[in-house]
Amino acid sequence: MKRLPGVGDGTDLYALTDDALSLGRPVLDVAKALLGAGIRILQYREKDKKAGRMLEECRALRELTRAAGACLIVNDHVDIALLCEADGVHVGQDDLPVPEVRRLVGPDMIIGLSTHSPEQARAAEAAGADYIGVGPIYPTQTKKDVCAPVTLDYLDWVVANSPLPFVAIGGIKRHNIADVVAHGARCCALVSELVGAPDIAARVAEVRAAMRGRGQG
Ligand code: 3NM
Repeated sequence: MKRLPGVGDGTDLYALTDDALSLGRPVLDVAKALLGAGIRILQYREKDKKAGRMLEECRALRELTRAAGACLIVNDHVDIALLCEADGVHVGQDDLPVPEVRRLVGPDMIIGLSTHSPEQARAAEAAGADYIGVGPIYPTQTKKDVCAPVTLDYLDWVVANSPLPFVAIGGIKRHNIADVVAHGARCCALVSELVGAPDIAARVAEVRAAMRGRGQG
């Protein structure tokens, strides 16, 4: 199985881009700040951009992440993930099915799948996903049309029952991340809390400190 750095082998952060929440800063500047702060898993997730622009940005992000030794995941767009030579692609329940994505990307690319229930987690394993998203743990404004929070209960189920590496996501902030870690998450994905911070490096450090406060003891 292909591995995300930090997923399953340590406690770490997974950062996602979102231009709309980045206080007017270009995605490449935000990415540089995240990578400079030590983020080693970056997902390009831009919902309102044209394909040509996304490809251009992903190619630039590929150079930045490669130089930083970081993993680049592209949300939704299998074609762009392939063209920019990303490490992985992340899809949702309504996107192309994982087996079809696998046919396109081949055996080596990481495939992540968002899941919101035990049934979906079981299906993800059967379909050949390399890791699953587990969320939204808390309410979030960042993802449109997302289901109601799955709460820490679904995380508990995944910790106890799913053999797949997993990433907790949805409404995770510095004030609640210790609870998520205490329930067994070893990798947490954050959008607004990181890209929306005026000082991204300081915020990453604060979130990391909060994350280590409990659960890793
Ligand atoms: N996926 P924030 S929740 C991209 O539950 C995404 O699958 C989710 O953003 C899921 O950290 C989410 O700003 C948005 O709450 C997370």
